[in-house]
Amino acid sequence: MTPDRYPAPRFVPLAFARRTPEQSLLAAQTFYEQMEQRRTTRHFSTESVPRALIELAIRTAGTAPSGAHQQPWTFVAVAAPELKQRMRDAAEREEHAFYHGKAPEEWLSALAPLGTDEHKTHLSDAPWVVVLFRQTYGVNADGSKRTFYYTQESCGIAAGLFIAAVHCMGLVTLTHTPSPMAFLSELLERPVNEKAMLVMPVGYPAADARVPDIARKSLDDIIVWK
Ligand code: IYR
Repeated sequence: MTPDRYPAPRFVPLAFARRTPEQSLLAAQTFYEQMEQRRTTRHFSTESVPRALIELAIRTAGTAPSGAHQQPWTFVAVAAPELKQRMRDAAEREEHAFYHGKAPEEWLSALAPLGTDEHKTHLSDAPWVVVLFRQTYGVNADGSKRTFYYTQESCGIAAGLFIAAVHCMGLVTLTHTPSPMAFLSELLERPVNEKAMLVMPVGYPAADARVPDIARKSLDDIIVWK
């Protein structure tokens, strides 16, 4: 008999608490109503937030499913004021170039309703700035490379869970995508297999925080039943 090529997968029983249809509906409605209240604001308070909350948001993000269960994410949680300021300075340099020359007219027009610009006060105001790095490949103990699969999808799902966790704990976050982001690898001293994907300041909203007057698509606009 030829030996198996791979070790047999190991399975354990699924821990599953069956709910009644009524319980499911109530849970679904409650969660939806909570998430429906989520807004992205650019105006953060400087009030501090306990590290334990950031830890829980990252733990929650880390529950995301991922390609081949490779969990290709690293969350860098920055609280050091000097480092946040350096991130802000670098992001503002990149964004100034974007808003004043690099961005095509069509892009600027798409962003106009959101009122975004090159000023990134959230990067220094928010008590925490969490940067999600996507591991584009893995590194074995001997330094050789290991292919990682569906890293964009996996990190996207993890980011969604992070955002939901932050919202449910009564804090706000903003998914900021400075472009290009290479400066983050340098400032945060990340290895070359990691690429910065999202910058997420986390904190309380400023007392006078505002949000754009925009609406979500209707259900009919986002569902097709077959
Ligand atoms: N990276 C820029 C521009 C920007 C792009 C998109 I698409 C947004 O939804 C928002 C901003 C910035 O962060 O300002």
